[in-house]
Amino acid sequence: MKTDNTSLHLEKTVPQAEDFLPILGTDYVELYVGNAKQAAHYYQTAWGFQPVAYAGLETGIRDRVSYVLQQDKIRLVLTSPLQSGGDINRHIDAHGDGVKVVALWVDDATKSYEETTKRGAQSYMEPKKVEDEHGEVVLSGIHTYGETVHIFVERKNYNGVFMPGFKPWNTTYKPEPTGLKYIDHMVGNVGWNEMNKWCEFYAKVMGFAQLVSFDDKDISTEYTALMSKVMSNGNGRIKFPINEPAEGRKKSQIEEYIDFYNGAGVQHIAVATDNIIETVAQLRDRGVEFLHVPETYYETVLDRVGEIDEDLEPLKELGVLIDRDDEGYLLQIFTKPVLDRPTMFFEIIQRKGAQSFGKGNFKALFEAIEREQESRGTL
Ligand code: TYF
Ligand code: FE
Repeated sequence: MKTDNTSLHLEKTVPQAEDFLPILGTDYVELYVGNAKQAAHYYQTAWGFQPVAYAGLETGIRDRVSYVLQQDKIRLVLTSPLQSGGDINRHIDAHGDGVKVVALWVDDATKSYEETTKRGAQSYMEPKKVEDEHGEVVLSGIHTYGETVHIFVERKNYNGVFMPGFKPWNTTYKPEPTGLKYIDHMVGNVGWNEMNKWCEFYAKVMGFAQLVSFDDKDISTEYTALMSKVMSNGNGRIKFPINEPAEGRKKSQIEEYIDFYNGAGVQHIAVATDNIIETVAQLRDRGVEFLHVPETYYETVLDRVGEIDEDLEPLKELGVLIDRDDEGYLLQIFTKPVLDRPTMFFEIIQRKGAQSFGKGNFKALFEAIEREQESRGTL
């Protein structure tokens, strides 16, 4: 270690803060759903997720069933209760189907738990080792907004299909993948005036930093408003925007979510593709419904974003939105809610250099969401 004054001075003024919560990536996302068997069929058939693992009666579990599906780096777990009563039923009763767990892949689940709980995180699961003949996994967990939790997953030497307790899910039904690669970001909706509290949670408890902030001026339409800040972990692999409703002339889409979800929760999961035209064409053919963008959007979009590699025609035909920042551009599209309650939806995103979130599309997007709200009588 250098001991001259220069480096000492530098160390003081630019603290080389060590990342106390190094995260390798998203390990899995678990939804609590009313009927996991049918939800699994939907994610296989419509979205092209591949069957991976199963736990339930056949594996000696009596009270719940879980299906694990995967597409490239994206792993979904769908869990339903097999009995009445209990936490999963209560969660479904309160929220409908929705995300319970955003699991984060770490090198050390015990240290992740200690570092976050000592900074104020509320414990969900104390570190525990689970093992089978394929190795061991260490799990721990903390609460975040609403009833959502983060589980830290340490899988140093595990070579089973998913985790101890699961067996391979053997089926010949394997619709083709649709080109989804990884989770780009996952967005949380929180209640009135709660955005800063949860951004501080990610900053203080999890060591995240704020990437961007949008206020109601940036993103209000004629009617509705919201505010948003994007929090990101040390290596940038995890991005969690947090939205709160803002006062507008009509009901904010965030408020509609909070009403139907009965509180804070995951609003959208943005999944990346490297060919948005092929991916969205596939998804649409398989019955996934997307928000409609008026044709007029495409009359002026190239004036705003400049030249792009893709032909405009297929983007227009599919309703893909385009935005540019100083690093490049991005293509994105949003599904309608994928549940009966107007709660969770997906975003498909293809980044071509841009690391932002599509601010230039907010107005067109929010107007499209308002038309949906209108049709639901919730605007
Ligand atoms: O994640 C984002 O920030 C973008 C834009 O209710 C966005 O996808 C923001 C708020 C919202 C829907 C999309
Ligand atoms: Fe997004």
